[in-house]
Amino acid sequence: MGQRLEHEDILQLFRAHPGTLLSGEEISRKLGVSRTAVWKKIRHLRSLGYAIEALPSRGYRLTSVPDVLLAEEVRAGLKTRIIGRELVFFDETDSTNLRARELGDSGHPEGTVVIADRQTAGKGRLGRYWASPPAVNLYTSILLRPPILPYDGPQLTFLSAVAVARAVAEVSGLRPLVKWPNDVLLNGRKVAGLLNEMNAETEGVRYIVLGIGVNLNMRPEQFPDDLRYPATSLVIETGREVSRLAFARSLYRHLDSLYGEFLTSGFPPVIRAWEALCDLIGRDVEVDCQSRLIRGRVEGLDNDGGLLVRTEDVLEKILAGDVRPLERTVPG
Ligand code: BT5
Repeated sequence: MGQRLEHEDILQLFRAHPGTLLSGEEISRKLGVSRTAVWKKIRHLRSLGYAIEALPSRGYRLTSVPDVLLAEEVRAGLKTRIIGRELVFFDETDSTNLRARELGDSGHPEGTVVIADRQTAGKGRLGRYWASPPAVNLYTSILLRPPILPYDGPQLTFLSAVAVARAVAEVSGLRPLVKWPNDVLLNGRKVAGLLNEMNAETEGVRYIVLGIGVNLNMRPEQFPDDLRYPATSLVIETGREVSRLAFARSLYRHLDSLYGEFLTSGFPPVIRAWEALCDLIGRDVEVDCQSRLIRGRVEGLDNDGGLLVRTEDVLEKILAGDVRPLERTVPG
């Protein structure tokens, strides 16, 4: 389980009185701890990068917060309805998806969010791994309990891709694109990975975990050597560091509004949003489906997330495969 950070109580107090000087005595009374314990908490917060002004015989004031993804920091600026109802933060864990599934199994509410500063066994799809160095990126898993049939579970993958793309656009000013089925790209390189896992029975979904890893301030030397696809990060693309906190809040806000819309209107709004971010719609592609190669023009997404490709004879629905655009013919 996530640790409840020992200094969260004092942070909450500072936040409840923004910009105000709080005397050591007042803090110790409100938290029910000794003056020495207050001083220790302040020292600990400073060691984490919080700037706390101390004015002799007047008190303490929080003047700035560090860009660490402490649950309390994320929560403080979050104005969402569902996403982030509960936040669990780990300095280190094997995989946030595993933690979120445990929380799902033990009955935690939908909207519970797990965040880790680093993962020691970050998971990709099909047993692949996700490089998760500390202090630079966002690794998060969101627990949802949508009232849908298991068959419709993959719809949430498209929803998370749209939310990630919107957050990337908002924070970087760049124009990310989505690639079917579940990649988010900047300038043709993968900037985020999505791993959504479902626990279901025939009649319905118990929960879905949306696993999201976004490369924010990761530098070229931190990428693994054996990348399957070209990869990038926001700092590589923009040349400036982004606030992990600001990104996390933006992501949860976009997820919250998309999921709210999904609950009331179903998949169609997600399809439209996803198609608007996909540059292959209307283009000629080749799809490698292992057993056969399909050539045709992409028409869009089907209701269950299949890719619709019009070949010379039929409208094919692709459920799995590798899509490549065919070279545009150069005129003349
Ligand atoms: C994915 O798999 O793209 C899904 C990644 C999901 C990661 C998140 S982090 C939070 C949550 N908790 C988890 O444990 N997982 C989720 P896939 O399409 O299979 O891509 C994996 C491949 O991408 C690897 O085989 C590498 O080649 C490459 N790769 C590994 N780390 C990368 C990184 N940080 N950025 C870009 N590519 C990476």
